[in-house]
Amino acid sequence: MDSSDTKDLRFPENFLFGVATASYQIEGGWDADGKGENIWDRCTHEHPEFIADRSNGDIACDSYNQYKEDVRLAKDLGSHFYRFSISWARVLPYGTIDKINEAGIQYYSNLINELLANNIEPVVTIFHWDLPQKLQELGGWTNPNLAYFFQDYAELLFEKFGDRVKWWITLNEPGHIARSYTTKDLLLAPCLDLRHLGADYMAVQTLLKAHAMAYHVYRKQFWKLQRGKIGITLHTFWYEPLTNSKEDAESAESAIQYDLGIFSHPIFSEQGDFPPIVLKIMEDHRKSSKLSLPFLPSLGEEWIQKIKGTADFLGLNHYTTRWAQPGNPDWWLPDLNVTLSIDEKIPGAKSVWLKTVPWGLRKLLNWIKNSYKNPPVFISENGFSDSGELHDVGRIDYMKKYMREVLKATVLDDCQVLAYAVWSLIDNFEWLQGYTEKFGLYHVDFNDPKRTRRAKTSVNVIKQIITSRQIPQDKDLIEN
Ligand code: PNW
Repeated sequence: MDSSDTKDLRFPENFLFGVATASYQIEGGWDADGKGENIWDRCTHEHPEFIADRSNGDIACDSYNQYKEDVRLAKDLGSHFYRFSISWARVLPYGTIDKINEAGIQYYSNLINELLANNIEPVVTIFHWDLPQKLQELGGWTNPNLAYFFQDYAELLFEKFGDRVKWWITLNEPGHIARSYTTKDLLLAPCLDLRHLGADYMAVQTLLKAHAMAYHVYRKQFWKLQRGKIGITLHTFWYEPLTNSKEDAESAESAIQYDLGIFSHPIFSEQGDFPPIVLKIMEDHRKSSKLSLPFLPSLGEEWIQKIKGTADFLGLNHYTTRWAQPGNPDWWLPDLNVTLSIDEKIPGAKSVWLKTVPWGLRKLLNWIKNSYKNPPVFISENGFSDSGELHDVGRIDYMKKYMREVLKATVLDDCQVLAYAVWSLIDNFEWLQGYTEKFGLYHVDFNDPKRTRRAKTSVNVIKQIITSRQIPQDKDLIEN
């Protein structure tokens, strides 16, 4: 690819670069110092066969003990911020506010202080998938009361850490959380198969309400003093029409509405509520299946108003693209008569779903700009998996190409992109793929009890991008 078109472009002075991780994927210390059990502890212990290498996050990267080392690596990279998540069961072992684990509070307080001492801004994800097991026993996110428990938990975090944390992300990828209640293909804990009951759509409603409730608590009770920003992180593919036919264009548009729009439309659109196309699909489904209530009804006037506008930024996790055309529904977007595909010949990562389609990110950023009046976007994840090679040429190629598209969207298209985070700082527990797919800029030796970290070649490239605010031309690239 010719990269000369971006050779004079620079990221704006206030654009932030950083790295991301999540509690269950790196911390370990699964039962240390009063932490409660969460759904990933339960799933990996009871069903090791669900995990590709029968592994778990009991020790993971040992970041519970080695957070200072992680901060040092982020600092060495030149990161402006570090996005990490808080383990709900580490601070509230049973999920509810009546029993606080002080050791858990202390751990995150120490991490935050260590970041600030190193001039790195903490960006905190309140929930990145590790639900306290007790709350799962109530039905997890299919139970509407979870929104209240989440609000209490979020309030505790604002109270304890809000003096020092100025960037909050309520939920990571609620779409994936909702899917974890449905799929035969086992995607994420709790690994339930309740699609016939519409469990995913129940979770969608609770998650949106939980997000909005936490937002309002922050704005009403904390913002005046703390002055931070609070948003939500959504994942989506870019959906490209397979051909230039009108039908394929419609399929691609309904796919993005169905995937991203289910969460972004209620929060970021002027009208609020779920996207009209989604409500129509759900009403058709209700009729044909003779249900008295659609799986996903309108949010209703009160909640439409309560949810609309509840984000200071849109956190975006993006990795790859799918092509869309009319046809049989894909398991990824059930109930939508759209067939998704990807050309297997496109080079990609170790994760089967992850192909390198850099221009998809620029198109996605423009779609967000045009759909929601150019909201601030925080790219909270983008990255590439391999087997953990130290000389990670695949990652370097992917990162450069995707970051170049972010640069074009920011400078040439005026998309309001605030920040970009690499997933991930270190190799870690990749959910059901265990330790078989590695996303880290730093290698972690999982056979070594010390979990020694080592810089991969990509570290130099990212450093160079952060200091120069430019994407290096291939000939200028310092790879070693
Ligand atoms: C994200 N997909 O998940 C998560 O936020 C991270 O915890 C995870 O480690 C990372 O991406 C890499 O997988 C995704 O199939 C999982 O498109 C799957 C998909 C996308 C994101």
